Formats: sequence, structure tokens, C-alpha cells
Amino acid sequence: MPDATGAQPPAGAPTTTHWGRYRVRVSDGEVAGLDPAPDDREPSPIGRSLTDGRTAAARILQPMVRTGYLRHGPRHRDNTRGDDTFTPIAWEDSLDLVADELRRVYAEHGPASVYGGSYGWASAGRFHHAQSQVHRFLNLAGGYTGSTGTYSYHAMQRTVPHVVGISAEQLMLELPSWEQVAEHAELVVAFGGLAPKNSQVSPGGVHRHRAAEGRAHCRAAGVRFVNVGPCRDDLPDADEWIAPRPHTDVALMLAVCEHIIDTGRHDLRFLTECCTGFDRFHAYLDGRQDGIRKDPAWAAEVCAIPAETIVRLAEEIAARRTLITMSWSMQRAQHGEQPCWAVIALAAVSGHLGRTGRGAGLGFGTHHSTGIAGLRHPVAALPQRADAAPRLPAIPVARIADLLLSPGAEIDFDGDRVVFPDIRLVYWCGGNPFHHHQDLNRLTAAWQVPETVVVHEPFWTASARHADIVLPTTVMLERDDFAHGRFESALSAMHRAVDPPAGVRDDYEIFTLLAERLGFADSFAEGRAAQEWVRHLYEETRIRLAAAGTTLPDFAAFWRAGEAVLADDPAALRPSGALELLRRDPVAHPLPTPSGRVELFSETVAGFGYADCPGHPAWLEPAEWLGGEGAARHPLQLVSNQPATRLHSQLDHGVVSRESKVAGREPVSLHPDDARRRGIAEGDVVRVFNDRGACLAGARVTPEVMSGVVVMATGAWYDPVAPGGLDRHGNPNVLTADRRTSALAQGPASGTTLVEVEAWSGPAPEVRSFQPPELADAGWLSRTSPRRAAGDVRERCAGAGPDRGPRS
Ligand SMILES: Nc1nc2c(c(=O)[nH]1)N[C@H]1C(S)=C(S)[C@@H](COP(=O)(O)OP(=O)(O)OC[C@H]3O[C@@H](n4cnc5c(=O)[nH]c(N)nc54)[C@H](O)[C@@H]3O)O[C@H]1N2
Ligand SMILES: Nc1nc2c(c(=O)[nH]1)N[C@H]1C(S)=C(S)[C@@H](COP(=O)(O)OP(=O)(O)OC[C@H]3O[C@@H](n4cnc5c(=O)[nH]c(N)nc54)[C@H](O)[C@@H]3O)O[C@H]1N2
Ligand SMILES: [Mo]
Repeated sequence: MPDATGAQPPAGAPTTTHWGRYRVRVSDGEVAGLDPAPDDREPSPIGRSLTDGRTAAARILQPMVRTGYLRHGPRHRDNTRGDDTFTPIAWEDSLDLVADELRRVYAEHGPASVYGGSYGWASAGRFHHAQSQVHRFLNLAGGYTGSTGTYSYHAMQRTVPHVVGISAEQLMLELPSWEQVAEHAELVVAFGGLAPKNSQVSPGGVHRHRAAEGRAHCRAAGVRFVNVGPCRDDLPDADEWIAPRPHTDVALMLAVCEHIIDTGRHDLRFLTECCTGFDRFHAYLDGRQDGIRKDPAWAAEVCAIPAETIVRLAEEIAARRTLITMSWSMQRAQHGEQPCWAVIALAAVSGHLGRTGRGAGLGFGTHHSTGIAGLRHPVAALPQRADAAPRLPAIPVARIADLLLSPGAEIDFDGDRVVFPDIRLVYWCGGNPFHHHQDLNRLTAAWQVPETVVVHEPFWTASARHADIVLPTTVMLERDDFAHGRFESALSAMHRAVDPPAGVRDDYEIFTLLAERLGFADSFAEGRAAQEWVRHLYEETRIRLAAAGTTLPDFAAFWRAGEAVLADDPAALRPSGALELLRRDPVAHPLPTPSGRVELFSETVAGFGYADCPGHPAWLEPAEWLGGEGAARHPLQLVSNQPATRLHSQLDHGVVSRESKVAGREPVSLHPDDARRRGIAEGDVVRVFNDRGACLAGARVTPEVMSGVVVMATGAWYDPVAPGGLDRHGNPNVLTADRRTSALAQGPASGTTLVEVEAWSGPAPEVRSFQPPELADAGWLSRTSPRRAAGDVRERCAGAGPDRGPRS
């Protein structure tokens, strides 16, 4: 088939995923295999799942409409989303249905009633980027209610600007590189580790993996690594593993600060000249504020580790050139703002903040891009056209269930108030909320509220199964594009390696056809076919980079070569960051905070008056933790971390993820002592449960996990026996709490979750995640045509009048 230049693609078509580059071998129009790019010395094994994943039974091959929706129309709240059959219909009918429904909702309820946040990672590629596509479409359609923040590091996004004045993204851009750590640091204390499984991935794609090389470089330079967290394999070659109770890290950090100050080794010059609020923070640490001295003996009780360990760690941090890193997992928890703030405070107190290769490494190692020396290149992306629509308030991304359940409610948010609009239509393209959101049983209830849910998906994910209208889309191997991952020093071509199945379309084509029906195809498509857009975005990138002094080859040469290099010598690419400049000269280089300094106490945050986020880093007891009351009934802390064998829920149906399953289910790792006490053996089917939900899983018994903790990676496709019932497959989000970090960030708090585990006796129900849902008995449809059925629905909508029907 012709590629974007009209030529035949070379054998072994290049492609790029969020987890690396591959060459795709094709035989008889099918993917025969994938080979990692030869210059990637640390390729990710996940690529292997692309061979069988694309054509699996879970692929959606035709537009589908939930049968109850087709019969009763969008106003009928019959509580069957996720519990209904689907009816296949023709493309024309499905597009008419979506266009008419959008027209109706915009006319009757306005743009704020359309939720288009559509959070999710989708696939690599600058043009076929699902979020850019759906946001551009909805902006040109009249606007939408969007989301703000991320599931990844929302607490950090809201905390960092109050503390150091710059954005969390900018702070991460200024993280040291592995090379700088090797050169300047003697010790890395890694809260949450530096999980090798996670550095497989970078948003937008990894060109060449370098994290293992960076780590080895540090080892060769003699850097000592300490892993602080529940899992040994978060930092497999660490010199020491300290395992405090999850989400007590802040208590540990406070005690380290207190000990360093108490023994007079704090960096008083930096604390007085470059920080504000040290006195207030100190009064909290030594107990003048609340009568509790945050010393190692106190923290030992909270963290359940020996006080001597804390003292020794403090002595080491005080004596050695140290980088203190924090994985984002710690801030995906209630009071997740606190570890972000406490790491900065600890680095300031111990004299490492603002020194090259040392200091506070918030997010270091969580993605391949954090720790890689690189530049932020101005690579073009599909314009989302926010300028074309009214500016509507954005909803904190993890408040989706609250938004749907409580229209009109008002919440605090980082010094502001946000009012939830009345959402009538939800449009999702490129994400999987029934994977990523917490407390899926609550989400299932919330999901019944809107009148219409439209989902674009290649696969029968749980989110597709909970939609009314499902439009089947291509996967990246089926289209031309180009990729650029954050800080990567190359652009990578993505060639269409195989034809898509006959019944599926690109998101772009779908949106163009909808825009035609709604009368804005010209502004949406700007007259360009998909391949013309790819070339256009490349040319735009070429112009932007030329202005920055980098010459790119023309498109044809880039496409033939499969890549274009942007910059060499990554070691040279780390200019001094804001904190280094501050330390050098606080008068000449103040931070953009109210005080111009690092805010160890923030008048702004204190002024918000939030009980769950005071004005300085503090230990606040979470609602669920191993030292709390809830542990009597549910005595195990659930760590739901990122999966090693897939990207979130993507390709859970592929070979690499399926090979990792235990008893056909998601593995749950638990300590031998915890397993023995419950009569659980390796490979057993177990039930993991709390008051919010329950799932089955396959037991993996291992001393690599601390006692008192169970670990289930995210992303097993949710497979409830009935809505709200037992999940047969092992999605940890049936157990996690849908709770805010605090009123400051309103971020997700999946970490704050207690569970119990028991052996499952008797036959275990079959997992059905990867089989398509049941299709309707087409009897009723055969008496009419799909076209007429869709038409009937539109008539019913038109006649339904302004009352809210089943919603009220
Ligand atoms: N308990 C718990 N939950 C968590 C987390 C946790 O640590 N614990 N982590 C959270 C984090 S950090 C994140 S980032 C989220 C991730 O959550 P998501 O980003 O929603 O997860 P993905 O599985 O990547 O979902 C992407 C979906 O897009 C689809 N897709 C891929 N390409 C295309 C395309 O071109 N077009 C369309 N239309 N669809 C496409 C895929 O099939 C897939 O279903 O999960 C969050 N959830
Ligand atoms: N292979 C793969 N890599 C990925 C992803 C993926 O889906 N697959 N997702 C990517 C995305 S979107 C993101 S946001 C990043 C997320 O990056 P992270 O947030 O760093 O990832 P996690 O795996 O959730 O957490 C890392 C480790 O933190 C530890 N931990 C959990 N809670 C605590 C705690 O309270 N204290 C301490 N000290 N440690 C704790 C757990 O043992 C866990 O293994 O990963 C990225 N990398
Ligand atoms: Mo994430």
C-alpha cells in the first residue's frame, strides 16, 4: 500500500510506541513480527504484544450501539450501561446518530454539558494523537467541559508552584541527568525506588532507551543507592532496602530533617537566604507548634521501622552528596501534596537543594524522560483550536465520578472554587476510564447519569463496554505518522505497516465525517487528507527547528531514513536550573514565589485554610493505612503500581501481558508470612476485597514485597460478573478509593487503600475480558433496518421535550 510519499514502504516498516521503536515485519498483509530498533540497546519486551494484539478477538470491527440505547434513545436512564448487549450498525447510521445527538445536546444544553476531557495515553504519533483529535473536534463543534491535571502527578502539579514558583513540568525539565548524578552525587535515596519497569515508557515515545545505561554509569562511579519503599524490585540492585509502611514516607523525611537540625548539620545559610518559613517549619518539627517532636523515635512508630535506621539514614544524607528522589506513586495518595513538599524541604535542610546532580528529584526515573538529558524541542502537533471555543472551567481530572453524580456541586480547588456543570454527553477517545479511575463500582453508578456516552476504541475495553455508541478505530500500525518523545533527540517515522480491518476508521476520518454532518468540515480538516497533515506537521516542525538552528531533512528523505536526529551530545544539555541559580545568588535570581525564595511555609497555602493541606509539609494521618483503625478489618495495604508487561491497560490482551498472568488472572504479590497466615500458596486463585469491591487474582508469594503489603499492577481489563459485582480478572481499581489528595490538588489517591485477601475455594469463574460482549438477538432489528432504527431514535429524541426524563 502507498505511504505518505506515495512510495512503497521499505521492508520492516519503522514504528514507534510509547515504550520504544521497532521495525515491523509483514508477510501476506499480516504482522509477522517486530524487531526492536537495532540501536536500542535496552528494548522493551512489550513490543511483542503488537504481533497478536492487533487482530485479537477483542478488536472491534464495526460500529456498535448499546441495544437499550438504540431501542429507547438517549433520555432513557435504564441503568444498563455496562450490562447490555450491543447491536452492530452501519457506519452511516452510527455517524448520523452521533452527529444528531451532538446537535441536540449543544442546542438544548450548551457546550458545558459535553464532557470531553477524554484523559488517556492513546498511542504515539504527532497527528493521530487521539486527545488532540477529539479536543480539536469538540472545540470546533462549540466547546466542551475539559479536565485539568493528570492521574500521574496531579498533587505535584499543584504543590510545586506554591513551593518553588515554577511548574512541576519545569522542575522536572531541570532534574539532573544520570550523567550528572554519576559525576556529582555519592548517594541516591530513592523513595518509591527507580523502577526499571517504568523507564520503559515515555509520553510520545522512546527513541533509544538509556536508563539502564545511566544507572550502570552511576554504579561505576560508586554512587550508593538506597531504596525506600514496599517493593525490593523497584530498585533491584540497591545497596540497601528500607521498607516503611506505605504512605508514611513524610514522617520519615520529617524525622530526618529534625535529626539533622538537632545535630546542627543543617544548611543554615541556604535556609535563611534562599528559603522562607524555616522558623515555622522548625517549630513544627521540634514540637513547639503541636507538642509532638518529629524525631526518629516518633517516626519509627509511624513508619514501623527502627529509629536507628532513621538516624543512620539522616547521618548519611547529612554527610554525603545526596540526591533524594520521589516516585509519583507516593503522591497518588491522600495528602499526596505532602511528600512533594517534604522532599524539597529535606533537600533544603540537608544542604543539597540547588546543587548540580543532587537535591530533590521529584519524579526522577518515573518515565524514561525523567533522568535523560535532552532538550524540549518545538515539534509540531495537531492544533487543538481552543481559540475557537468559549473558555469553560476545567474539572480536576480525577473528580469525574463526582462531576457526573453531583451536577451543580461546588468544590474547593487550589484557592479557587469549581462548580460542576450538568453533563449530558460524555465523549471519550484515546483513554480508558474504566481502567484508570478509582472505585470502579462508584464510577459504574456515575456513568449511568449522562444521556449519551460515545467512545472511540480499537478494542472492547471496559470503557467501550460501558458506552452507548462505540466507533471502532485504527491502531498505529495501520496509519502513517511520526513520533517524538519528550527530551528525545530524534523524530521517528511511523509507517503504515498493514491495512486496517475493513470495518474500522481513523479517529481523524471519523471526526471529519462528523464535522461534515455538523457543517464545520472545512475548519476541522483544513482541506487536508490524513497523510497531508502528517507531511504538514513535519514541515511545520522543520520551520520551527530551523529557527532554533537545527536543520531537518525534507520529508521524503526523513520518511526513507525512518528518523531524523535533532541534537547530539546529550551530556551537554543541562543548563543550570532555577534552584541552582537561586543558591548561587538569591538576590539576582529570585524564584517566582511570593517571597522569591523556596517556601518551606507558604502564606498562600495556609491562607486557603484547608484542613487537609496546611501551610508547610506535615504528616497527616490518612483514612486508610497500616497504622490506622481500618487495618483491623482490612489489614493489608494495596499497592496498585504500573504494570511491567504493558502500558496501563493497553495490550493486556497481548502475549506479553497474558504470559504474566497467574491462574489466568492478574497476579497479586504478597509476602510469604501473609500468605502462610491465610493458607495461600503460589499460583492459587484468591479473592482480594474491601468494602468498596472485590476481585479475583492469582497469588504470587514473594519476599520481594514487604509484609503487610499486597501488590497488584493496574491495567487488567475489568470483568465484573454483574455491575458492581466481583471482578473476575483482577483490576485493582475495584478496590481503590475515589478520594481526593486534598482540597489543594483534588488529585487521585489510589494509594490510600486497605484490603484483605483470602483463598478462593471452589471453581473460579472464567475470565471473559478478552471476548467481545454479547451482541443483540437481531430479531427486532430485522423487522426494521438499522438505518430506520437509528432514525426512530432521532424522532424519539426530537419529540421528548425539555424535561429531564429519567435523570430527575
Ligand atoms: N489504581 C491505580 N490506578 C491508576 C494508576 C495507579 O497508579 N493506580 N495510574 C494512573 C495513571 S498514572 C495513568 S496515566 C492512567 C492511565 O490511564 P489511560 O491512559 O486511560 O490508560 P490506557 O490503557 O493507556 O488507555 C488508553 C486507551 O486508548 C486506546 N487507544 C490507543 N490508541 C488509540 C487511538 O489511536 N485512538 C483511540 N480512539 N483509542 C486509542 C487504547 O486501546 C486504550 O484503551 O491510569 C491511572 N490509574
Ligand atoms: N511498563 C510501564 N511503565 C510505565 C507505565 C506503564 O503503564 N507501564 N506508566 C507510566 C506512567 S503513565 C506513569 S505516571 C509512571 C508512574 O511512575 P510511578 O508513580 O513511579 O510508578 P508506580 O509503579 O505506580 O510506583 C513505583 C513504586 O512506588 C512504590 N510505592 C507505592 N506507594 C509507595 C509509598 O507510599 N511509599 C514509597 N516509598 N513507595 C511507594 C511501589 O512499590 C511502586 O512499585 O510510570 C510510567 N511507566
Ligand atoms: Mo501516568
